[in-house]
Amino acid sequence: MSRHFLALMIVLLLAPLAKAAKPNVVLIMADDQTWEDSGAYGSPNAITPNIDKLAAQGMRFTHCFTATAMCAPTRQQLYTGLFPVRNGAYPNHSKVHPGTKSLVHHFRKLGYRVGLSGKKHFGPADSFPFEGVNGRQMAQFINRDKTQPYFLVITSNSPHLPWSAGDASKFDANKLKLAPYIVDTPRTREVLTKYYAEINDFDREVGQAMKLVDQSGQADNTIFIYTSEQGAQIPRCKWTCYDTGLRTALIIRWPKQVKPGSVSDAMVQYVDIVPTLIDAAEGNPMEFDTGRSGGDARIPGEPDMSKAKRPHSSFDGRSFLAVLTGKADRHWHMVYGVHTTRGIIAGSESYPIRSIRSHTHKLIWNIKHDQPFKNIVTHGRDKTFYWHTWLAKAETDATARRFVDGYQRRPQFELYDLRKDKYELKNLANAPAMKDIKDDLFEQLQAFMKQQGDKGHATEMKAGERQGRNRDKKNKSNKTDKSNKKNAAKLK
Ligand SMILES: [Ca+2]
Repeated sequence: MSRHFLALMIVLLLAPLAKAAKPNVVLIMADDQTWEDSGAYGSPNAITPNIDKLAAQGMRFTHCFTATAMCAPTRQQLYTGLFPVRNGAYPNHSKVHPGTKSLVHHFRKLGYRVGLSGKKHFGPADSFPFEGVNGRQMAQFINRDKTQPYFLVITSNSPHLPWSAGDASKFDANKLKLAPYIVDTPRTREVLTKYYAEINDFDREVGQAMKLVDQSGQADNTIFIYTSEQGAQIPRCKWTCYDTGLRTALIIRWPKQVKPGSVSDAMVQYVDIVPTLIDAAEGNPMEFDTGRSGGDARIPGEPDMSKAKRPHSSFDGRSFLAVLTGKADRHWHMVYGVHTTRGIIAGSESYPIRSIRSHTHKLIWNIKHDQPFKNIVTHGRDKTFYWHTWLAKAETDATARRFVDGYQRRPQFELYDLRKDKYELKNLANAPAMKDIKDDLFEQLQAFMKQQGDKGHATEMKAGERQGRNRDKKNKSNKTDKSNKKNAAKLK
């Protein structure tokens, strides 16, 4: 037997194995980065060469959504494939119901090692038994065993407050272009240079992770995902159901499977990501158990393909692999928002917000609209921040007054035509011509809440049960200035 023939035989024997190798997954997530604040998403201010490069190599989703613009609920819905009320982690600093399973269980079942490097913000530990990977161990984790597929989640702390990382001198405060929901004051511009510096520093982390994957020699068989998490700590972003809170950047690179430089406007949600990746790893998401009952009812606006399959799936999310591989251009017809104010730092006693969004319209239901909305921003004692400059400007400037008042006092319903009003500034909820659209959206939103076991205000009042042991006590003391002061100091 010639040496060449032997070599050929080995290649032929290994070829089917190589073809069947499950793709590795690297998912890198920012922290509080408003969805459009990168070059790839059209920001006139951000400097993000690595994110932009990734977009040129993969598919950029323009309509991806988390259901909650807060850290803990966002991460836990992503990891479980379940919306916040159903998985239990709907307030901030919360935990899922005991027995809830996450991507760690699902991908271990598929033969993966599953690691996490960075911020956690989940619980209990049994539901998220990630292998801990510190920053220096990432290359080792990736290269440990080339015969076993891996799933590595990298969660940055940027650009969450304090905006201290990166080089703010790269940005000229006077030249920043501000989105129309931001009140323009010198102080606001100054702090935003620090925000963009942190985004620039996060982009460096994205570049590092891309480099590790390239160096592993397995880039072709690695699904590389960047996502921005939820909106920044700026009014109308984090802690709201506006698109600037819930919409999230999502770029997926998967060489040979996903067309480089492609863009999809299909509506996809964080709960879809785990089912999609199970699908990509040739598992059937319908056969996986999330550990939670109650998912049998249809969710209005579900992707059509799931109609027949709903009773068999335990996930709320649905695989969008067909969108990713260019075989479909639509996914959800409706996407949802679930916000719990109770339990956030300096938050209102109860201010539940729910939303439903189609491709064209958004309905927001402020369930306890008779109360003022409060959070760390409106608390305003922190003079290094900018809210007080908005209040000062509102004394003489009508637009600033409208933003400051509108952030804290909201009507019961807000309805926006997103085709004409991207930043949701013109409320059409009381326009007679919009009645049918409003009624229809409200009916579907209530059906979604029913499917989730979501009772609005009553659910919000139980937020403490879903948080850490002492949280309910803290909730009760939220009204006191002393507690607020302490929490504000802690946040810095
Ligand atoms: Ca966050």
